[in-house]
Amino acid sequence: MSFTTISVIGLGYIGLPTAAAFASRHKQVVGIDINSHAVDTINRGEIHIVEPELSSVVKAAVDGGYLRASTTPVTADAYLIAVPTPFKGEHEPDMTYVEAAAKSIAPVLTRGALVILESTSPVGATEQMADWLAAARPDLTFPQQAGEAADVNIAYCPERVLPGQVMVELIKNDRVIGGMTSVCSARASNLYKIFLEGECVVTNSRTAEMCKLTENSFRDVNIAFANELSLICAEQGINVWELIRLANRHPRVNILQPGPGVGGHCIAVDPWFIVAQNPQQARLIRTAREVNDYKPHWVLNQVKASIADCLTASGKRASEIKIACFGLAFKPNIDDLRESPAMEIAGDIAQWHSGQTLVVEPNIHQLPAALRSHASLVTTADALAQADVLVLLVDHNEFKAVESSQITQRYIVDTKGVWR
Ligand code: SAJ
Repeated sequence: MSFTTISVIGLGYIGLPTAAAFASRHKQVVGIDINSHAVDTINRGEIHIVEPELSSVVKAAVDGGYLRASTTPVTADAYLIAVPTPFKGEHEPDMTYVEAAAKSIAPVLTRGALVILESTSPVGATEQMADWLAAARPDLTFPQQAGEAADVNIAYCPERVLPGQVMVELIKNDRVIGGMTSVCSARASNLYKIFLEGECVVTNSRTAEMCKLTENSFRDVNIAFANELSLICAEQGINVWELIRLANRHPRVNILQPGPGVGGHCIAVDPWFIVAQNPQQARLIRTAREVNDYKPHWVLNQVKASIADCLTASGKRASEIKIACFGLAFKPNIDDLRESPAMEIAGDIAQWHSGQTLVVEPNIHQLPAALRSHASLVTTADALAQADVLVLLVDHNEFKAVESSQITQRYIVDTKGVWR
């Protein structure tokens, strides 16, 4: 059966671009979100998140009558669930939003529907979702009951797009398709082929769930290796950036870059889903998380040591020392400050330091509330002219463009090796 109407539940960083991609292929798309501000914004043809090229695609889709948003679920041929899956308590996955989304579409499901879970989820989540749907709709059959003959098909198909490049990667990246049956996989592949230029690679739902967690854990473990090297090199008086550059000249070595820690809503979260389900086995993955989570504390100690040196050398009082933090975002050249180690470090410095804390973040116009009363937002030039201690937290292009002749300070903590 072909797909004429598609409903996307959750209109965030993944759901809205996905809804817009289907609408741009002239499918009738209804996006559902509990946030009425997001719904109203989208219905005006505008967007409530920052992502390059998204606004023009959404505007064209809404103006053309292919995309609309609502807070109330509607009947569709296919449903994609793209709601957040944060962690709770001791880093266990919090499936509350997936459960609420599944229960919200259950009443409008009809025979022949396809339901896809896209949210990053622990292994077994798709089967759990199928059980929630089956419990709510005893009049329909589901894959766990009727196999290939089920009235409703269900699959897990994780997103894997990089924030900042979503509109390109959504179309170009290969897609892992984890159907609960082969019919479910075939139908899910057909759905994504509406806009996908990459390949659909078919597996079962549990492997697809684990695949998403594996991709982000792989990156986390590799970043942890780089971050651990940065600690070792600081002890040994070795420049870690030079070390990594040299080691990477080996044909089978490709070390990632150390930094102030790992931020964002994916890499710092998803590995915990594996650890929560496999505490005995997932020792390396847990340790990588701990290494990366420790890094901001280590950076703060480096800053304190630098200030101590500056105090001794200058004879100034601590309250007379100005510290400049360069960057707040969770990675370069974006304005996203959520779960950012740079924000954590700048916040800790501003709270702890009795003198002035200057912050440079070229991608924002106002400091977030948490920093506003303790720090001031200044330009790169002003920070370089005024500060005694420089703390580079994000390798934004603007900071990379600073000439060494512009830096006169002796006390520099450079977490990205930009001003080495
Ligand atoms: N980072 C380093 N050193 C590096 C690379 C990154 O410290 O060498 C840091 C960044 O500064 C940032 C964090 O890691 O704080 C994460 O950044 P990222 O660019 O590695 O990844 P995200 O979180 O923007 O997106 C990831 C991607 N996953 C992988 O590359 C395996 C993306 O493809 C996923 O779709 C996304 O997570 C997600 O939604 O799961």
